[in-house]
Amino acid sequence: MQLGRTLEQQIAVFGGRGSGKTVLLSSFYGATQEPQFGKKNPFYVMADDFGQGNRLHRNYLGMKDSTPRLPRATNFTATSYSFSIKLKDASGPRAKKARPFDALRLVWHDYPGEWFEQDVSGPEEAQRRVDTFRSLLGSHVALLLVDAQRLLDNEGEEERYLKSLLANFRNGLLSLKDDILTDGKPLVEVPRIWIFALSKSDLLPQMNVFNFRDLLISKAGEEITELREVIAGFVEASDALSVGEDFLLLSSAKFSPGRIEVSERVGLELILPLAAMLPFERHVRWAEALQKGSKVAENLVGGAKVLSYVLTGVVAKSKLPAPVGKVLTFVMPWLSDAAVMAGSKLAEARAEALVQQDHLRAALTGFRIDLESAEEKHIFIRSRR
Ligand SMILES: Nc1nc2c(ncn2[C@@H]2O[C@H](COP(=O)(O)OP(=O)(O)OP(=O)(O)O)[C@@H](O)[C@H]2O)c(=O)[nH]1
Ligand SMILES: [Mg+2]
Repeated sequence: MQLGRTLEQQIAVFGGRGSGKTVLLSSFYGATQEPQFGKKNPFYVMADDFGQGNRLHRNYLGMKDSTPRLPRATNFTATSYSFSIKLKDASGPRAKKARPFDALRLVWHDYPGEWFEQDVSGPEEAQRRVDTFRSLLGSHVALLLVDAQRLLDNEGEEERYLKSLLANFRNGLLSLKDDILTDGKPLVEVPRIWIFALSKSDLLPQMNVFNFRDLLISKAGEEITELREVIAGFVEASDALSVGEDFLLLSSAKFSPGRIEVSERVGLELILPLAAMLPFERHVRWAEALQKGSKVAENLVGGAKVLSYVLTGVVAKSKLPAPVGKVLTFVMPWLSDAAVMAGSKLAEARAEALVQQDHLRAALTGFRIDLESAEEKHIFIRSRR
């Protein structure tokens, strides 16, 4: 997270071969190019690289076609996609300095799922794999995909798939640990929120997010604990970590024979809120619990400025990185308010932002509303820590 004029958030999507990563990315981007998107949101999403954006959009249109085509499996190389979230008319009455940042960028790495399941073809690919995972571990939020198709294939004995999936994640991370941690030192800037996400959830229409959570805990609870321990080994101040406490349903489209209904998506509208909003609140709470003045606390408290702006429309005065205590004193009362700041109050904040043409605040409050409404619809479970 950079608190310069552009806030860059990276999202790490971990998933095995064929678990739906490329389709997810294409559907995410394609949906933002639909005319309804611009009407509904105070911002646009644009791929920073024209050719990449075009390719994703074509993937999306191919699925939408009356004779649908799907993107090919990803082999050998990873690609990083960078998207700019461009606010509509950024020249409203709010002067530039009144915002904590001017632009938001989302970086999303797509890579071959087989990298978690089998060995690579040679030293060059091995290096690419290390580089990719190092980038992924620079994200703030990680999604661990559980493939609904594989759950269906193992109906009644889902533990077979779940245990092996979690062991793959665990072993994959362990095998790269020495390459990723230079001098064996744990990382400060690392995903601290690891969300389990059910991809292709359209295949299991009866399953809500609570059923999904219960299935994971009951069939692979121990493996989740083991995975958490391995992840903790990458993380400085590993108390500030949630692995398997947040859960999400995803579906890139509704798939039926000969037809892909791309407008029937689940959870994709949460990608931006998850990347750009979810970490702040939790980071600030963690920062408060940590030793003041520690490097990690300083790092985590960065979101406090954004959060105070979202809640109040005012940017915290203190420059960041500020003395941790100072920023926290300012934001904590709001944060406890935020915990109970349910729908209507949030909607008020958003309406106020729209009247003031403060599109950034409107976008961020909208993100928070999206997270809450997904919780109500049982698509998303947010850890209460
Ligand atoms: N029902 C359903 N099927 C999906 C969905 N997303 C993907 N699929 C199916 O899963 C296949 C694989 O999806 P990809 O996105 O290519 O998988 P991937 O994770 O990128 O796989 P690798 O590139 O091998 O790592 C697609 O060709 C679709 O048939 C979804 O949301 N619902
Ligand atoms: Mg792929």
